[in-house]
Amino acid sequence: MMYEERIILLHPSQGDIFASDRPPLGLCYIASSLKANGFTNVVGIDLLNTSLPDLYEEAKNADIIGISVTSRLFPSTILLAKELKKVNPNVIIVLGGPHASLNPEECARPDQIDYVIMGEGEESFPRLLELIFTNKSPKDKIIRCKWIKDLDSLPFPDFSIFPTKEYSRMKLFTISNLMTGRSCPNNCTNCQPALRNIAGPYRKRSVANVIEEIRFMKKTYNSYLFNFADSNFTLLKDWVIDFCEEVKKENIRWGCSGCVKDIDYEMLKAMKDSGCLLLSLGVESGSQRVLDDVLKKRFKIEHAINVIRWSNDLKLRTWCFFMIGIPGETKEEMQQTVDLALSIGTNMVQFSVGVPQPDIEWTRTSIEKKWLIPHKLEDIEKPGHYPYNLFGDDPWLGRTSLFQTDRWGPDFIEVMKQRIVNTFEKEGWFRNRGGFAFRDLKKEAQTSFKETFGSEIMLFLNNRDMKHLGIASKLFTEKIKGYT
Ligand code: B12
Ligand code: SF4
Repeated sequence: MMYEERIILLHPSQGDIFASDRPPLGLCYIASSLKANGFTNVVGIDLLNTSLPDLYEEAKNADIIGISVTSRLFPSTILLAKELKKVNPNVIIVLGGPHASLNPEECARPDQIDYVIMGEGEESFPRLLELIFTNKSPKDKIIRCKWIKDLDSLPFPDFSIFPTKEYSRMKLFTISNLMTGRSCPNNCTNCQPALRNIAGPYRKRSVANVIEEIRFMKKTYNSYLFNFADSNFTLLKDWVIDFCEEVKKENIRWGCSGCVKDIDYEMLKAMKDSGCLLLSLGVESGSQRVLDDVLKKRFKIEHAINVIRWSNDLKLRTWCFFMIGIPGETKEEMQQTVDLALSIGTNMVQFSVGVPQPDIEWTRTSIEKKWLIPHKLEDIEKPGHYPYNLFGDDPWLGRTSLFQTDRWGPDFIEVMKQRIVNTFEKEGWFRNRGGFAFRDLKKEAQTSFKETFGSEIMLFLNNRDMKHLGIASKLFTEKIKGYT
């Protein structure tokens, strides 16, 4: 059956700090499934590229607006939904995405929200729309998905609903976003059980299916740079090695996020040989006790040091993530983290402050121990109340911790933040939007232009960083011409 009703898929992120250089993958997956199920009138709107007045104009003619919402974006999304209902009282608003999966009751409470879908939308959203358009609307506002068993059975995400050209660095390089598996079976306390409630049980696509999508992206969008958005790309060694064998033939460059625990030299070498330019790793803490007892990470610090050393030997660039302000750690342990970040030898570090995200173990523990400073969800939109990336952008320096533990509280986190800034700047690190970049970024950038047309630099520098470095877009354009 074909349906002509107009469906808007909305990504409500308006802030520059969270600006992404990639179209929202989840909504692109939903778009292709909608089209495969006969819903042909689908548009994507991303508030990074569309103004609010333009959104309201579009909303006047919409039948359905499906919004993807993270916890951080929930309060502003509800305000947005109110405005959308004002311009079009008949429109049906459906919420999906991480916060809808974690907190469906909260999402369903406002009158403006008609339905909430928990979990994956590829099957559940078209099914809901079929019911609505055939006058069989479900009575219950909250709908729970059935997790998709075979990811290979899904149509590839449809990026064409978004203005793909707008998602680029300096309007020159686009990074294609692709996912080879969903969720993660590990049980780190900074992440679970929320991740499995959002993304379901761990599932992996076949190598052949991923390669087919890469070929499709190359043909359709002239893609050359890929980011594998998996939470944990390196989990299955045999899969990674097989994949590297195949992807080598495609002559692409790529980046991914991995977990220290599963990585060895053989895997790193296969990755580097097949075009991997950047590996992001959650090292998180410089204290073995925190890694073992608090975060349940299941790797030794020595192993993390080896992974970075091997990567450096292979000239595979790494980007390590660290956290301070973890409920249960001591002040000394925070300092050990700073020391490790400085000495481990990675190309880039990023610091975050622990946050009370919904449905993760340390939030539950903090509630039990009365360590959580009372706050309203609305507060997370106010400066100073929702600390994420510690040095994500200058305004973040004003953000603070929401934990008052028996050993430290927000005041000490402020001291640590300043100490980290001073330490890294004194060592000559270039501070960028997401943490601290190379010690000698300018030299690295020039080398990388020779080696790979600067593409790995593009994987993690934004336009402002490039300007700061004085990397002229003219030089860049010439280099790219050499490639295309
Ligand atoms: C890649 C990624 C990013 C990329 C996104 C790139 C892009 N443009 O696609 C970047 C780096 C930009 C990013 C940023 C952030 N991220 Co992020 N990210 C991820 C990651 C690893 C994968 C997301 C993904 O692509 N999934 C694949 C698709 C298929 O799944 P999906 O997006 O969830 O969509 C499916 C369902 O949720 C549902 N669905 C989604 N939207 C809708 C809408 C409707 C109407 C319906 C019916 C269904 C539906 O159907 C989709 C298809 O099955 C997830 C972890 C994970 N594995 O899910 C974290 C994750 C989503 N991110 C998270 C966070 C916290 C952030 C940041 C706040 C971090 C920061 N410090 O800045 C920002 C904020 C983003 C924002 N605007 O709110 C958290 C969210 C937790 C929460 N409670 O909200 C997660 C779960 C990681 C974690 N374990 O903590 N992220
Ligand atoms: S390995 Fe990464 S994705 Fe998996 S549970 Fe731990 S933090 Fe989450």
